[in-house]
Amino acid sequence: MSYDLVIKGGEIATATDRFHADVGIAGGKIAALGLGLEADDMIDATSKLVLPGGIEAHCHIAQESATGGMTSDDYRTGSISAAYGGNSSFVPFAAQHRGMGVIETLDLYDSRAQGASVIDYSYHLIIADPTEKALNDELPTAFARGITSFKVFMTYDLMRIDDRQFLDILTVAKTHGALTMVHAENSGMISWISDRLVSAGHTAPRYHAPSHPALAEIEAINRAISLAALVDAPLFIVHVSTPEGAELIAKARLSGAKVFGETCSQYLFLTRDDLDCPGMEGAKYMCSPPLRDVPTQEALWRHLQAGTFSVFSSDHAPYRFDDTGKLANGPNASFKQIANGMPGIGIRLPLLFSEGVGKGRITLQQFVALSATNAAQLYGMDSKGSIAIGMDADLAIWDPEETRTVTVENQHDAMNYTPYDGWSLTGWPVTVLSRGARVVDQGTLIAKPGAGQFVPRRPVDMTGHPGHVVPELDPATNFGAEIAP
Ligand code: DUC
Ligand code: ZN
Ligand code: ZN
Repeated sequence: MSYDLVIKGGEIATATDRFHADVGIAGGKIAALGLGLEADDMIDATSKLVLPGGIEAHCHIAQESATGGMTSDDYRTGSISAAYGGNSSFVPFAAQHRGMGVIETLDLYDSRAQGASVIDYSYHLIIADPTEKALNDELPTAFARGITSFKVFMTYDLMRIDDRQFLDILTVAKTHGALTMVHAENSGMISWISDRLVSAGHTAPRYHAPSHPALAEIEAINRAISLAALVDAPLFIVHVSTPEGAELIAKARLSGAKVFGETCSQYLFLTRDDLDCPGMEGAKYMCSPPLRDVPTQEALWRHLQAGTFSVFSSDHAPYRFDDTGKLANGPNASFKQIANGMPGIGIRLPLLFSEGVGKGRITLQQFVALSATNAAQLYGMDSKGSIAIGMDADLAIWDPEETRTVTVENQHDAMNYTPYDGWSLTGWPVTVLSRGARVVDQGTLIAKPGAGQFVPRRPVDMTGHPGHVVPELDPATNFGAEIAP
């Protein structure tokens, strides 16, 4: 058999195994794993790791917030930063705002991504306006286009849906095999504390942390899990930042519920002390849910180790530290007027590798599962996320010994800061392939914008998550009423 490319002499890792083999690539697919493979085009991977390319499953790219602010990264710069950080595909959000149609939203994001991305992509659809038309006509159409995950917000005045709308979306998603994702924070708690803080003159960025109490997340995760349980629907809780929230997810999973969770870099590596900077500097560290404390970091690591979280993401939400982003409402804006989010798409995997694998907190196989395999399986990207014959040749070759200092420049995004500036990390991706083609090679960008393709995703697979029909919705125990499918 002849190959277009052979990766020679590396140590391969998947979510289950580590072994030494060459990888033969033909037609963009992994065609062989073996010893002594040859081709005209070869990459020497001696003393390197050959891993599935990362899948960044939570990032905000070319996305307007409900108040109009635009992320600094578009599909070109966001995908380039992702690739330098070891990713070969990503799933940003396509955000419907009130008054917009769902299909109009998807068409808009198609126009932003096509011809721009250097890696493969899909979108999670954000639903802020669940009209009858959206629920009955447009969500099924989105689903048929291969968009099989829908995100909702329980907070933010211009985005949030109420419990009844949440139940409608969960039910439609379940009917079509889609996964509902949720930003779970209690809106009333946040606005009540925020207004009191601002009235008392506590407007600096540091007050963002007390304005989003841990209880707001805990209450909302509990409610979201209860709403999903009522209709026996799958649910994915994004950016979990509290141990208690993680415990609710673990308990629900143990009961057989179709509940999944994610945590993000900033909750493992930063704390609310980072927000406590002079002037507006703390705005660089504002995200929602907010940064917590060191005991929380330790508890979240334990949940990663124990398997509570299926996915580890960056929640890259890039707003520059200037008047296009964090300072858009002026240098004296209150924390309520500052865009939420921080960059991290290029540093998610080096952080998890260096501080997770390198420091013995997780195995290399867990790293692969959390960075690629679980996202591929949960979000229905069947040909990605592992190294096996027939899969897309989406690969990242890592030097596990290389130590680099993090700088804004080596993030390759459109940002003017990184929260991790000056950090020294060991273990970096050196070459990333997408469907067998070099995207980044030894620090040089090879792929052209537009090389990345849209990935239609399959329905969510709930095998192994039996769920439970509550008696009130079961015709056998509710006097024969058919309330929900
Ligand atoms: N939620 C996100 O998922 N990202 C940025 C800010 C937010 O509220
Ligand atoms: Zn969110
Ligand atoms: Zn996000």
